[in-house]
Amino acid sequence: MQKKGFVQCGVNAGAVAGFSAPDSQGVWKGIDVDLCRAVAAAVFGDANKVRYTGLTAQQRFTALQSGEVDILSRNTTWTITRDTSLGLNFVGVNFYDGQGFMVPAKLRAPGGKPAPKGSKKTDAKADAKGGITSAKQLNGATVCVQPGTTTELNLSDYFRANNMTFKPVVIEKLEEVLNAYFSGRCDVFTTDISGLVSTRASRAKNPADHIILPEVISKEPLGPAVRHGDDRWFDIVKWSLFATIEAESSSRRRARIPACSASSAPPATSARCSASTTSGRSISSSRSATTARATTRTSSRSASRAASTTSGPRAA
Ligand SMILES: N[C@@H](CCC(=O)N[C@@H](CS)C(=O)NCC(=O)O)C(=O)O
Repeated sequence: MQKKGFVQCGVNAGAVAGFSAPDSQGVWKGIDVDLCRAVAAAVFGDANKVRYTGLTAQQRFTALQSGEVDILSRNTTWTITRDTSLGLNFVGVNFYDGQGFMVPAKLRAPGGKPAPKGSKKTDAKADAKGGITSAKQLNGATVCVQPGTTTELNLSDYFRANNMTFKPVVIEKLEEVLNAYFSGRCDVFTTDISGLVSTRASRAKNPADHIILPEVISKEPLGPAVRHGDDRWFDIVKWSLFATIEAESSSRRRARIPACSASSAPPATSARCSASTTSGRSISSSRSATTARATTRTSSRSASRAASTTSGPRAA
């Protein structure tokens, strides 16, 4: 690694804002990117010594196994199957997610079924117009989903458990899945709720035309992974991940210190405050984490709801 001079980091190919996506200057941003930058800072003393490889869900594990990338940092769910049969180790969790469903607000129940009694109302407008308000109304729906994901398996389980059928439209590339969904080829798009929130905000012509249904059908603890066989590398990536999490929580604590308001702080305090707000990459990391959280407000809420669902993390 030292000889190579950079970390090769596998990130999301389709650019999921908040996790990994290039900004308007083409600079990669997001919590998955921050992990790679933290590792580069730990190894080389320079957070910019990273090269990114965009990976689809199907490409990601092979890319890590074959050595094409040193770290997989790509909204990947930690499951028992992946952890025990693919020759890799998950390092920790950087985002607790859960799977959900997005539908056009104007979608009518494919089977004409009303929302079950007592189901939570997602969207008052959709409800008033007779639109779908619960995943339990999706019997017979056409559902867009990406292959090689936990999403695909959870989807079948959920419909089977609720005695409903669906027609899958399985498309590998995010761009093409979204085109299929936004052009009406599918009634529903399903993925991690963070992905729904992010794609709705960044790709829908009018985000308000789409609703995320209240059901959270799985637990998706997302985090980075490395190959088996190099314990020292595993330790470096693990503690870099912990450092980004710690950096975020300590910057939140600092943000709550009232004396840190620039206009009112006495000189000694403002020196401390400015030191704490210009301490380099730990802040940039925590900002991205906060951005991810801001863009995925629904997801964070849902993720905590997900914690109370009964199904465990899924294998894929
Ligand atoms: N967390 C799930 C799903 C991850 C996933 O691939 N999500 C999609 C939907 S947001 C995605 O990131 N697509 C981007 C791409 O394939 O480029 C998993 O690990 O299987």
